[in-house]
Amino acid sequence: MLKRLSIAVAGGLLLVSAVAGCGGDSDAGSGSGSSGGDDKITLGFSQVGAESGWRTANTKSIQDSAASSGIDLKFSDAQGKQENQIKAIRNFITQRVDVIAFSPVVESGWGTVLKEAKDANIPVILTDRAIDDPDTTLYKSFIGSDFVEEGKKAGEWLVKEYEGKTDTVNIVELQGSPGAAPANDRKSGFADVIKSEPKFKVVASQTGQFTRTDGKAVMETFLKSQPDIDVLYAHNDDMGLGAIEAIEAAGKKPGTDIKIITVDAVKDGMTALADGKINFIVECSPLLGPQLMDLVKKAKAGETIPQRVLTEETTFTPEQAKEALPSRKY
Ligand code: GYE
Repeated sequence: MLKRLSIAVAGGLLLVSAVAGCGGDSDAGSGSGSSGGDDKITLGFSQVGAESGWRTANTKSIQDSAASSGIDLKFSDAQGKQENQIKAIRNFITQRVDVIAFSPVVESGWGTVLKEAKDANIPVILTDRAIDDPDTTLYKSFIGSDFVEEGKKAGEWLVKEYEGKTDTVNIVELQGSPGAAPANDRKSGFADVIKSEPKFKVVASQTGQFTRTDGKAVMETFLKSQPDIDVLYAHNDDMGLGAIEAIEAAGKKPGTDIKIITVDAVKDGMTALADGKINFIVECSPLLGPQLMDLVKKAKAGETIPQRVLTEETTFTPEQAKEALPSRKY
C-alpha cells in the first residue's frame, strides 16, 4: 500500500494506474502491463528473499527507485527458492509485463523459463547475480558486482596481513547459499589468491546460507572441531556477525584471536569493523535500483543496452569504516 501511495505521489499522471492496481499485490497484480494501453512501464521483479542486510537494502533501493521513476513494480519474494522464482517469472509472462528483472537464487537451471520470456518478447535483466547459461541472448543485460574480484580482494588483504610470516595460517570459511553466484565466485576468487602461498590452509569450509543464524551455528561447530583457527573468511557480513557471537561465547576475541574478513559493508558490518571485531570488509553495493530502472526504460524503448553493467566498489579497514559510517546509506 505504501508503495502504491508513493508511486501516486511521484507523478500525477500515474495516479490512475496506481489506483487501478490496488486490487492486487506483488506478482498477483492485475496486470496493467503493455496490454493496458497506457505508457506506464510495468516491471516484474523476482527477489531472492530477505536473508541479509544486503538484501533488505537492495529491495528498498529497487522499490524506491521504481516509485520515483514512475515504473509500476510487481515485486515477488522467492524466499530463497528457485522454483518460486520460476513461477514468478511465468506469472510475469502471463501478465505481459514490459520487462522482467530478477536476482537468481542459484546460477544454473534458467534456460527453459528464460526461453519462454524470450519467445514472449519480454526483455529480461539479471540483477545482482549471474546465471551460468552460455546463451547470452536469454537476457538483455546483467547489472551487478564482480564477485570473483571481491574474493580476490579478500585474499589479497590476507596475503599482505601475513607478509613475511612463515607459520601456517588456519582459515575457516563460511560460504554463501549453495549454488549462488556470489558463493561460488567469492570462494574461487579467494582460493585463487591464497593458493600462491602454501602456509594458507582452509581447514573448514561450509555454507552459512548468507544468514546470521546459520553463520553463528556453523561457526560454533568450527570452533568445536578446529582447535586452532587464525582467520575467518565469511562471504557476507551477516554470517560474520553471527560468527562473532559464537566466537565471543567461546571466550575468544573476534578481530584479535581470530581475524575476520567479510563482504558487503552494510551498516552492522561496518560498525563491527569500526569496533575492531571485523578486520577487513570488501564492499558490495546493493544500491542497484536507479541503474536498473534506467536499463528497464531503455529496454522498453527498444534501445540497445550494455550486456554487462558493473558496479563500482571499494574495501574498508577499521579506520576507513569509522570515517564512512556517518554517511553510510545502508
Ligand atoms: O552479498 C549477500 C546476499 O547476491 C550480492 O546475497 C548478493 C549477496 C550478498 O544475501 O549478503
